[in-house]
Amino acid sequence: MKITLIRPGLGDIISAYNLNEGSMEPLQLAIIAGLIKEPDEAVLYDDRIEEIPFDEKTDLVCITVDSFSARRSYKISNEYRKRGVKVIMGGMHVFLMTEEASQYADSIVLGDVEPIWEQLMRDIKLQKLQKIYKAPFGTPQEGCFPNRNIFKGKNYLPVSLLQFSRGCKFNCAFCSISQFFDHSHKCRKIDDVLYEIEKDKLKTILFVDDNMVANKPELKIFLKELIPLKIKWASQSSIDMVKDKELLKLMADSGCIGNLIGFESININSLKWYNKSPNIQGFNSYKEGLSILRDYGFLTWGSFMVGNDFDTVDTIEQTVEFAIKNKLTLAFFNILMPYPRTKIFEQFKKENRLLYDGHWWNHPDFRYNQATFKPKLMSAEQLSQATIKANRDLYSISSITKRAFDLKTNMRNIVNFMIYSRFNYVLRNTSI
Ligand code: B12
Ligand code: SF4
Repeated sequence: MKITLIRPGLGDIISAYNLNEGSMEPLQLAIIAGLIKEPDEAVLYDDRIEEIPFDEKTDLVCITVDSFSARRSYKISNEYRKRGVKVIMGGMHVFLMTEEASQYADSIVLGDVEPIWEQLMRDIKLQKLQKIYKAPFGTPQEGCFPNRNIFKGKNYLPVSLLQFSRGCKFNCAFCSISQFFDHSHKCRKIDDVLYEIEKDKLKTILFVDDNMVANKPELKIFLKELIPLKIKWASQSSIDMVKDKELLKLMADSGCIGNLIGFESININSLKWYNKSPNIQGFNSYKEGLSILRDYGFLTWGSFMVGNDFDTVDTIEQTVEFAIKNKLTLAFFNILMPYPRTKIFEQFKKENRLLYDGHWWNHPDFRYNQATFKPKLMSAEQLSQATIKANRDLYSISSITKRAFDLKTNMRNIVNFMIYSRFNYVLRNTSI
């Protein structure tokens, strides 16, 4: 059986932005490819970077779907189903919008694919495919290893994606993760992670954990084992990591070059409104936190969510100034999005503030970086424009120059400076 794996792009919702530049490997599809056993075979098409050959012969299509790519995924699925090919969908959005997604697929998987794959294959071969499969939660990716051969020739960014853990214990009001993982956080078996790194000879890794530092004791054990492998890595981590110096030291010793940190806002009221507990609990100053991270030489990629009930056009500008002043290596200003089933979504729905008939992700008029709700202290259009401007300002030549001059981070060594230059260049191109 030939199985076609599809990573959908954003389709027609991209307007001012070109998010397709500098794409990264879709890890979930390599995991599925790793589960596919001979004589079955897998082929990957990444809609962000190549045309999908809908007429190429295939026996089954698997699509990974998040909310931004949902509408495009449904279109892709329709194309295959028109040609009589069965389509299975999985991923975050399918879980959040089960009924909607199941209208566009022959079968959908809720949760992680690993524990359900064998049954899925058996049912397909017996032509007894069920409409919905619900995967049980367990140790993530236990004994399952991605098949990264499917990435060959795709020209992805030179960084390998990997997970040490999945889920998050926190409950931020805008985040889909707590819904998907039911507030749980689980680490993979340390030996499995180490084996995967060695087997695939991974040298530069992005840990795409929802929060790498969520289980600090387990992470410390892992990092000690990681040191001899001499890799370079980056992760997504919450700012509360700065309270644990032993952890920071182990991170540095094991090759950490930097972290993507969800700052979300520089205003405490906004953080409370977002229920962003790791940023509130016991830690009040981002400036102090950043200075600690700087002492370890870590690059910081800051993520900010704009448009909450305390935000104005001015506060968005102040947030950009904060990012420039603190010489963040990169920063992302994302409009607060009411993702389905999140607390924010339910609140806006109750307050009648949702635009696009309450389902922006599948609305023909929605475009990337447009506000999808009525903000409190500005108009939706003002919020959209302020966000576009924030990203442009951050990647202006003057900002890139100012942020570069940090001898502890961006200019610490040639590697850091190359990372700084390359990614600022890519993001400058996507933000103008
Ligand atoms: C890495 C990452 C990125 C990377 C992308 C890497 C890449 N390969 O291109 C970058 C930084 C570029 C990125 C960008 C964005 N991201 Co992102 N990203 C992630 C992150 C942290 C990890 C994704 C990942 O690789 N997970 C590892 C794999 C193994 O897990 P998985 O995807 O859950 O897959 C498992 C199951 O879901 C299931 N499964 C998945 N697909 C399929 C398909 C089939 C057929 C089956 C059977 C099963 C199945 O089995 C898999 C294996 O167990 C997730 C968080 C998360 N936990 O998903 C956010 C996440 C997906 N991102 C999110 C967002 C919002 C974005 C952005 C829109 C941010 C922005 N505003 O710009 C953009 C654009 C997204 C887009 N569609 O283009 C949200 C999506 C929310 C939602 N409701 O859809 C998430 C969930 C983060 C969050 N906190 O809410 N992202
Ligand atoms: S800490 Fe991050 S992953 Fe966890 S719930 Fe908040 S935003 Fe989501």
